[in-house]
Amino acid sequence: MKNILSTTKTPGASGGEESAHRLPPGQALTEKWPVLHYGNIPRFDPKTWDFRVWGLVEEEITWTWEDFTSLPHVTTTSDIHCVTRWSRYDNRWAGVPILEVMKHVRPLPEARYVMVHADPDYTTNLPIEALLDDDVLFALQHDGEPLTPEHGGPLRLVVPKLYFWKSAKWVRGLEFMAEDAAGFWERAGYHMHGDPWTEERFGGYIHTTMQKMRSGRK
Ligand SMILES: Nc1nc2c(c(=O)[nH]1)N[C@H]1C(S)=C(S)[C@@H](COP(=O)(O)O)O[C@H]1N2
Ligand SMILES: [Mo]
Repeated sequence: MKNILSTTKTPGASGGEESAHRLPPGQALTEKWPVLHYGNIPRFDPKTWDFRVWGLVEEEITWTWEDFTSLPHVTTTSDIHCVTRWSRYDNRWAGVPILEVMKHVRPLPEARYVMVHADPDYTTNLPIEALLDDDVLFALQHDGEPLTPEHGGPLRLVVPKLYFWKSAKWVRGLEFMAEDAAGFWERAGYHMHGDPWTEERFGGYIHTTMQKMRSGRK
């Protein structure tokens, strides 16, 4: 009998029975870490860099590089699942967890979605519950090394439970919103939510827009 696990398993990677529960449908395991983004790698200047929180919050915040990186740090280990069908296990991240950031942010009760803003002109949208999860962090390090510029250094968002396009590289801010709105890839046809386990790869934006049209909302 053909074992379906052996077709997706890379030699040397942890696999076997574990893969059945760990590798989402339609994904293949890789040990390399591909680089994928739109546009040029932005230049980082710690003197002008800032991190902004705005929209439906009681008070807007702007952190400097020094202030933001002085927030408490954690390390986590999580798997990457990219919509282009590669997954990479056991990524060790170090950085500032979203829950530490949120100790300083007071979203208004009507805030239900967040637009993540990143350089260069990148955005991606998340439901507030997807962002405020204990495995979500703003990573400064990967596998014990400072995050390289090509992988989003000096700071990237990591949202392990969703496809990797939600993990914005060169992240610069969060905008709290009442209604969902499409980010960069979501406008291009990627799914509004992006759960790898149910293969929410494409079509969410068009689907949501159609639903709104049918129900008469803008
Ligand atoms: N700022 C920014 N972040 C981004 C992107 C981008 O184009 N710009 N691409 C996303 C996509 S589609 C993927 S798959 C991952 C790739 O991250 P990696 O290059 O570190 O593997 O970054 C995501 N974050
Ligand atoms: Mo991607």
